Amino acid sequence: MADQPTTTLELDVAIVGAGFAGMYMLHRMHQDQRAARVFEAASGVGGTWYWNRYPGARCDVESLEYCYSFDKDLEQEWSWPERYSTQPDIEKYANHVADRFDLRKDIQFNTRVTAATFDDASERWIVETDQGDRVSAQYLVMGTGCLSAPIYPDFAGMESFSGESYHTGLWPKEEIDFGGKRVAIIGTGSSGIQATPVIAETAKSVTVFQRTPSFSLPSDNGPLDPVEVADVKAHYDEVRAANQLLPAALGARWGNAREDSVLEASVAEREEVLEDAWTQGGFTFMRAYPDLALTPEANTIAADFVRGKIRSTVEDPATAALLSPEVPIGCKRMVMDSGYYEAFNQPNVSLVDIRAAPIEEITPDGIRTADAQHDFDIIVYATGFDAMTGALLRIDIRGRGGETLREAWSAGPRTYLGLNVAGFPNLFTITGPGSPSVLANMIIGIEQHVNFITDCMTHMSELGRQTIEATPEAQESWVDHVNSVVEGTVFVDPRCNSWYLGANVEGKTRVFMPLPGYPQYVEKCEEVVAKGYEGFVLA
Ligand code: N01
Repeated sequence: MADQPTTTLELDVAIVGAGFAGMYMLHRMHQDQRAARVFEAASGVGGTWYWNRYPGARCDVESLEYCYSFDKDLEQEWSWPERYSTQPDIEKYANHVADRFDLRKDIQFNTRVTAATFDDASERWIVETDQGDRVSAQYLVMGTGCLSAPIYPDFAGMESFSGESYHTGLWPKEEIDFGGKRVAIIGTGSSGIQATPVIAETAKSVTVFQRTPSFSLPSDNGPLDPVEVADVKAHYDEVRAANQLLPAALGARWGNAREDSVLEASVAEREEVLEDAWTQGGFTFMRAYPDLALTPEANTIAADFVRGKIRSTVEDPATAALLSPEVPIGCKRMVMDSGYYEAFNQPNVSLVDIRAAPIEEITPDGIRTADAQHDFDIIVYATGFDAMTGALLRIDIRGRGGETLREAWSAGPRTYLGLNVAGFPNLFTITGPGSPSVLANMIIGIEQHVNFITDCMTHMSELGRQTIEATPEAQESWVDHVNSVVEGTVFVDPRCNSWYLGANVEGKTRVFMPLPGYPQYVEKCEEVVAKGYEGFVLA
């Protein structure tokens, strides 16, 4: 014990992460005059939008909706240049928010939280960092993000590669020059698909290593129309309120095209409707008919339509066939791209099917698959994240009696409302597993969680209570609820190894982690509060 740093800082609230969750949490703490500090591993704000600065990184939620709603002046004064924002534009916005609300004074950058232990005697969290801090706080709020723990594959020989290697989720700040280089991209989720056409603009060659194809929808991105912007800004409250009623808390402006089943439409009629939705761009395609995401028959019609688009876009039929997923559309996270399929018509872009001939090792010169050696100057790992739980479990979190979060979640994450874990008093997880999180507009979900947590702290202060904690019963019934909501949906189709299920990480328990249905979730939270924080023990 003698070599442990002494506690140097006493806080009301320790916040981990200076992304959109941590920043808004800090702002609310400032408003409520609670002593709060954010610990952030990066040198700047933005969280996921700080780290994912790979070429082509762009949000798949529209800019006018992927922004905070809590401050009406901020909403009015900020201008987004494009319908879907690039990483640099979102990072710029995050920096603007940090300055405008004077957040930096309480953000400790370049500091990674390594451990957090609930001290049973003092009933406070002891937070430790890689900079030697030892902080005591009444509350610990995790704004660590859902897709922020990057994973590398474990190919033999990775260290031996003599060229440059990068992970999309840990992209360096300095410009990478792809000019005239032979580039490998491993992975065909959102990151690999977004990066491919942009890197191919300057690279000598881009070789995409695909194990599983994704469904990608065109974004129809472009400059925002000032008339549309003015209209949204004139009616922002109504736009936001209408979004709150939709399952993903976004896209109300585009409406639900129809209410009838795709199965009732004639072939010609449904082709026309799907074509319209496809041309509109983005995920609204899946709302063209209400049942596309619901029944297998309807889903197959949507999937066939997209496969047809891939065939008509990609000139080489063999490449088109390889790029066409066979699974239901939407069971894995769909991608939104700008020119991905088109890129395969360029002479410098090619596809390698590593399902047929897996990668055997990384060599000093490149990548050796079961049937060939491919030489490269740069390897881009677009291999994804240990989603939802990874960032939390990479910190040694210990609750009552020293129980680790890793132990508590050994059979998959268990939370109450995605906000708290039984046995971990005063720990809050913003957009944690068991909440809508990645299945809804993240920024709106973040605001709802932060508001819940802040109101809860106020309630605790008013009652003079020190700790709040979910009961094991409430947690179990919440876990059952989340499982029952997804039962029988495409999300849990056994053919789809999605990161929603943790199926992309070897050894991770296969459990569906987010919760579909934002409005029902909000209703439940409101009910919990109305019933005096039902399911929690306040002591
Ligand atoms: O990661 P992914 P991502 N050998 O997990 C492959 C959000 N996001 O970074 O499917 C070979 O989707 C893996 O193959 P397979 C968005 O929510 C949003 O692209 O496991 N291949 C897969 O193809 C997204 O869903 C935006 O067979 C290996 C790929 O790597 C989430 O982040 C932009 C492999 C990983 O795809 C994650 O996206 C970017 C191996 N050993 C990200 N290991 C937008 O807002 C993995 N792969 C638009």
